[in-house]
Amino acid sequence: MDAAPSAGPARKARVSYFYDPDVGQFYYGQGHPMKPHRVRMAHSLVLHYGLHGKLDGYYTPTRATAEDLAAFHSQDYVDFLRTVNPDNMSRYTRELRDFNMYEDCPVFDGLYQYCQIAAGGSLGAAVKLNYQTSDIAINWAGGLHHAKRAEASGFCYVNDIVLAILELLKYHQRVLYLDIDVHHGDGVEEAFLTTDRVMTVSFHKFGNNYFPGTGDLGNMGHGQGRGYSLNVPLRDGITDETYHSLFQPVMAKLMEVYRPEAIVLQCGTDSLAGDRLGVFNLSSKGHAACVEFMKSFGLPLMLLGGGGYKIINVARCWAAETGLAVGADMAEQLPPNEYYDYYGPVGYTLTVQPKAGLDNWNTPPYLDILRNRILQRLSELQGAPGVAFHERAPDGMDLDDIQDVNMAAPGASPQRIWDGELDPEDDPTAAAAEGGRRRADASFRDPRTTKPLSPSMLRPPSASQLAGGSGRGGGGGDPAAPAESAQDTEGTGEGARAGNRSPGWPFGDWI
Ligand code: V1D
Ligand code: CA
Repeated sequence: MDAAPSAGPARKARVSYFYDPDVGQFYYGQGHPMKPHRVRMAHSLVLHYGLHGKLDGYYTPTRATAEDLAAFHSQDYVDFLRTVNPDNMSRYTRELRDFNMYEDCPVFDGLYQYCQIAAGGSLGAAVKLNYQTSDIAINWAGGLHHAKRAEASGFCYVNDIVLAILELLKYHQRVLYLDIDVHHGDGVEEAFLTTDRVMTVSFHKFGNNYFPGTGDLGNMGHGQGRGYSLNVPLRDGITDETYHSLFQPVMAKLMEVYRPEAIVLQCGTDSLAGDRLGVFNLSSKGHAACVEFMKSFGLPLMLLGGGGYKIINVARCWAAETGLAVGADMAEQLPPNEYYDYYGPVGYTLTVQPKAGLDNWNTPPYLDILRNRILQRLSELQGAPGVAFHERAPDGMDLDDIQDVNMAAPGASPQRIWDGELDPEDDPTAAAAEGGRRRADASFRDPRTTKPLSPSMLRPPSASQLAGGSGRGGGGGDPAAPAESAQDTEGTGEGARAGNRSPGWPFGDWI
């Protein structure tokens, strides 16, 4: 699948990568399709393909604080996430119902730490892009697009994407959010529904009550944000070719008219063929072509995870997309890795292939109508909105708080291969260097937000972390033509807000 390149930079992108070695240990429970272990599997492929050597920085994220989370989420909800656990949850029947924390979103051991890791990685990624010390920043543990201000939804508890975009808005006038998960990116769309400073675009399955049930073509934003939410409702069985017959013209036009200054791309892999919950028929090359296309614009780019329920496919796809970000050639044969045996059914290969003989309900007439309506709508957008910059909000996280992990090649004896430092506790000679580097970065520090460094972030991964760590668990259409929905073609529907300074606007005055 070819991505039509745009005017992109010739030089190699500086890529930073956020990974917390604990993420694979969290376990949603027996029978639940969401398995954080898949992030550890992707990371293992990243290491064993040697991609870490091509990264500009590899970081253990600073875990987001309650205050960080409250930039979007309600204080009550954050307090509850911090308090509830499997042992005390029986005392909180009402809150569990109010915050939607059952079935899809169960309470499990370490839930709050899991939220902190997901959000911390995406906030760190935003800070790296804001300071222009990375061109691309990756957090495969993020991309939790369904979480609402005071409600868990669709396996997502905190919306790391909204938090990261709020951070990007401190330095960028316009941010594009693009979602290629098979499910509608409803939480992010809802958060920015009334602003033109964020354009949200979601390509997803829509129809037959498919979760979350929102995201029809007619949903296009409200008030000041009218026209700045774009939904591409797709039917079952879409292939690489048909997907890109929409994706590339739509995104090229959108980039031309909206002219974002930064891009956040949610790379949910449940849009791949063979997913346990998804209904599309994309290959991993078709999925990665979306990443390649967006990378070709040469703008600050954040790559986030999301859904994906066939875990070997998730790992193969995100590893390949990490390789694409750093510009690596990757052998089709998977390298030996801790989870090598899992890949037997697919012949130990990197590419996720489409399924033969699957019906594609996205017929040519359907796609033509959809493309024409969207292109027409984009051509009517009022150009790129600008804002008069007033005082900049304090940074959510200091650049100093983002520490390079000193990482040896898997299986090799430890060596200094990063431009970051060893833990001064482990290597006394590094302490002097630490002081020198920190001074250089000190010009970025905002005294209002200086946070102490977490000692755990300075430590290189242990041998067991390199080997995959120990865990508490893991492993484990209707082709009708699209219709504008009456409910949403006017900016006066339920939930409509006059503008982003209205009482319903949760973000204060900063954006
Ligand atoms: F099959 C299951 C087994 C156990 C628990 C949940 C599920 C399950 C499958 N599909 N839950 C769903 C979807 N929920 C419903 C509910 C029925 N109620 C009325 C709602 O259909 C939720 C699917 C969530 C998809 C999440 C995501 O892939 O988009 C994602 N992206 O980033 C993180 C997650
Ligand atoms: Ca999904």
